[in-house]
Formats: sequence, C-alpha cells, structure tokens
Amino acid sequence: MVVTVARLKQYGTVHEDIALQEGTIANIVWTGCLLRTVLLDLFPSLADKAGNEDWHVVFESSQDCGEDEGGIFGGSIPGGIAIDPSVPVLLAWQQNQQDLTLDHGAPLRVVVPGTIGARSIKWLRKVTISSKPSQHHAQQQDYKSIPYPSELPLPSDDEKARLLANAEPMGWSPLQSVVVEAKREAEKVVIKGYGLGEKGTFSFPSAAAGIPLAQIAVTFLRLSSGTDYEPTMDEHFTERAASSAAKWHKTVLDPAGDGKRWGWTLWHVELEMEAVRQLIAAEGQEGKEGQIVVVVKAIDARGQEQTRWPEWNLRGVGFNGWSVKLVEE
Ligand SMILES: Nc1nc2c(c(=O)[nH]1)N[C@H]1C(S)=C(S)[C@@H](COP(=O)(O)O)O[C@H]1N2
Ligand SMILES: [Mo]
Repeated sequence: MVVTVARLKQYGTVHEDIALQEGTIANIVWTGCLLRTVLLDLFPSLADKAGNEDWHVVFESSQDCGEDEGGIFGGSIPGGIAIDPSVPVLLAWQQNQQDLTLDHGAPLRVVVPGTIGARSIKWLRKVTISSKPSQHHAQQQDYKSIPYPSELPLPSDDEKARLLANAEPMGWSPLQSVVVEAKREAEKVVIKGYGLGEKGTFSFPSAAAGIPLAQIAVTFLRLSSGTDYEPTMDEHFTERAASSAAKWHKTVLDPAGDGKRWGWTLWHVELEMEAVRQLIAAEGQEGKEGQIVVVVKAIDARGQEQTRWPEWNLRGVGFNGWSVKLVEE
C-alpha cells in the first residue's frame, strides 16, 4: 500500500504552521482476505456489474471524530475496483506479519493499494454496497484538490463550499518522484529518493490504466551567487530545468521494486562533481559561484513524464510536481 504523506514539503509552503519535510514513506506487507472474494461469495451476481460505474463499496469505521471533525470516518471506492482481479483490495489484519496495532486499525482495516490513504479505512465496522459514493466527510469534504488561479483573491466561504462540493474526490496516486537526500561528499554528489508509477485516475477502466515507473532522472542548476535557496523557488527551478538545454542523468532504481506493483521504488545516483558541472554547463550557468540544487523527474513505461508543476490548489493537497533539493556542501 502506498502511504500518501509523502509530499509534505509543498504542503508546508501552504500551511506555514506545519513545518514538514519529505522523506516519510513505508512499504508494507499486508495480510488479510481479498474484499473481492468476500463480495463475490456473498453476492455472485456482482460479477456482472464489473464494468458498471453506478455502484460503490462504502466503508465505515467505528471511529467518531466528533461533529466538528466530520462525524463517523468513512469512505468508498467504485464497485468495479472493489471486484477488479488486478487490484488486491484487502480486508487486512496484519502488517509485516504482526497483528495490526490499534493505531493502524486493529482489529480490521481496508487497504486499497495505489490510492490515497484516506480510502483505507481503519477500525472497519461496516461495508455497504450502494448506488452512491460514501457521503462521509473524508469522501465529500476532504481529500479533494481544488485547482484555483493563485493570482486571484481567495474565494468567499460560500464559493469555496460550492467548489468543494463539485470537486472530484482524490483516488489513484499519480506518477511521482521525490528527492530526499542530496549531499556533497568530497568530489562526489550523492542523491537518494523514492518514486512511484501512475495508477491511472480513479475511474474506468481502472487498474489497466496504471503505468509502471521506468526511470528517474536528475539535473542540476546553480543559483546566482549571493542568493540563498528557499523552497518557494522550486517552481522556478523546475521551469528552468524544463526550458533550458538542461541535460538529465539517469539514476539507479532499486531492483527490490521490480514486479512489486503497489510500493515505492527507492533510487539513488552518485556523480563526480565534474559530471555535475557538465550538467550545469548544459544549463548555461557553469561559471558562476553559488549553491547547487538538484531537480528530479520520473518517466513512466509509456515515456510520459511526471507533471512538472501542478496547478496551485486551494487546499494544498496532492502535490505531484518535480522534486527539488539543495545539494548540501
Ligand atoms: N477510521 C479511520 N481510518 C483512516 C483514517 C482515519 O482518520 N480514521 N485516516 C486515513 C488516512 S488519510 C490514511 S493516510 C491512512 C493512514 O494509515 P496508517 O495510520 O496505518 O498509516 O488511514 C486512513 N484510514
Ligand atoms: Mo492520509
């Protein structure tokens, strides 16, 4: 299962009270039974509805978050995904061969691989087959991205509520790459991070739309001398990396990710400073003194690149742009 709290740096630039950094991921081995098996065992006729978009499987937890926090926590997935043989949606009771702890949803939780964590309902109490998606707060009022032109004044509360009601709930996770560590070690630069292939949009045809990660590439840019790196410059760096003659260098993907469809793939690259200087030279800033940043992008098996920089959104969620990090001297 893919844990979604992975692009916290950008979240932190919107929510300045939360000083978060990237780097928190986990690949977990889950044990449970397939939701698909349970559903088809109880209701064999559901097999005929595999391709229909008009039904949903709604999960409800025993957790009451309180009226101000949205009430009972729950969420749903389209029915076709719940019974899709290529998406192993689990009713899980173990994590890494250990019984679930209370924090992680004991005694029973849902695990929907490849999607935002919010659909993996913990402390599961009820599963309903419904003609409508879940009406729970997390499905209807939260975990939605509302693209909005950043130069416009913020909308009124009423307008914001309207936009929120009309926005699509987030579902599958997009093509991603993140740089976690970038260090200068003598005459070498060592870069490490993680990435993930796209799982398509949360609509039909479901799992078939998932495209595996093929490559993660890095390039380097130099800041003009006297300028100090700030995370708010990242969008500008990605633009520079995309529009200049920047040369990209391939990284090494950890083979442990091979064939494991639903987990993060770790990657790394070690470059001589001379090679870094050449990549910077391609960008046209080789002569100047100044800090160096690394820019990272993912490319999938179809040759499609990760989104360079997503549209600004009102809620600061779902950031999936190219990743940037200052190379520590
Ligand atoms: N009942 C319940 N289930 C929940 C949540 C919650 O707040 N309550 N949070 C969801 C979200 S947003 C995530 S990212 C995952 C986190 O799972 P973990 O605590 O095992 O990491 O649980 C999901 N299931
Ligand atoms: Mo989450």
